[in-house]
Amino acid sequence: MVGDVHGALGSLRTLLQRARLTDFEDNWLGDGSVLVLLGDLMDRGPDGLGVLRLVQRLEAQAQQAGGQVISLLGNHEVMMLAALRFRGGRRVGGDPYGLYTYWKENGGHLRDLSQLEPADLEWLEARPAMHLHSDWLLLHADSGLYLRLGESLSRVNELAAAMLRARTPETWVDFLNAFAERELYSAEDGQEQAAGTLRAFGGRRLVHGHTPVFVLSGAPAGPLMSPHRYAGGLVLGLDSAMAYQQGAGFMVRLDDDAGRLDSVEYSGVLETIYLTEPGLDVALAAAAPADRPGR
Ligand SMILES: [Mn+2]
Repeated sequence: MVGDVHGALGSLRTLLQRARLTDFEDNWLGDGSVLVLLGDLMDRGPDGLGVLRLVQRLEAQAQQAGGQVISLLGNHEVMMLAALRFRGGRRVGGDPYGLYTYWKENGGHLRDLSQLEPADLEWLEARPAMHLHSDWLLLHADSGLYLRLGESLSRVNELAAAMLRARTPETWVDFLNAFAERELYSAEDGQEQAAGTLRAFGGRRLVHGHTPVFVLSGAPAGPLMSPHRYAGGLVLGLDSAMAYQQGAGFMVRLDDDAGRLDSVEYSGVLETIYLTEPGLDVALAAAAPADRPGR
């Protein structure tokens, strides 16, 4: 499972190779493994298009091998689609809210945008906003967007997809503003928010990217960063900000009962962490829905 890649193709390749999910020519080695990317594949870093193409290729290869690649919708995927849709209208007032500029100012690279092909757009528009894998609820942002969008996981995904087809710039602006919110689960009522999110959409724990772990934890950024567990152990922040600094990326391996986490550090150190903080059982009982979708 990988957080925000943001165009850091070199770091992503290194992580996948160290996790034995790909070989040195970037071909899928993972057999039946499931690789999750939490959104924000592009912008900021040097090669967003390269990341996009690698993920698309691995998705096809994994499927052939009986594995799976799950790549979520991040706000930068939405920003890029908005920039594409509205950039032509700049001079004729067709981009009244400056969606193209918003994307550019948030790390958008024209060389990525200009090389996108129709198949890439279709692929981007098909990204799910949320996914439930085993007991893990996967989403991009620690934002209230999902709870405001819909009451079930499939409804959230339907509405997010519908927004990507909207013609009105206001719809895109609202979507992007809500998507850009952060730190919902680090607020005072963060554990309640996390439990409410899990009750609504299923899963026993929630994993997100979007807000770097050094921001969530208040720890200094550096190569020894690791996943941030918080909100009573219900939430795992995985954005290692790999595009911002050399050697700062990590990916994690999660087991299926959401009880154990193996962390594969960028440095190559393999570390196993057990999620057994005091009070966790109480939080889990509060979070366990009777009508979990997919069960
Ligand atoms: Mn993001």
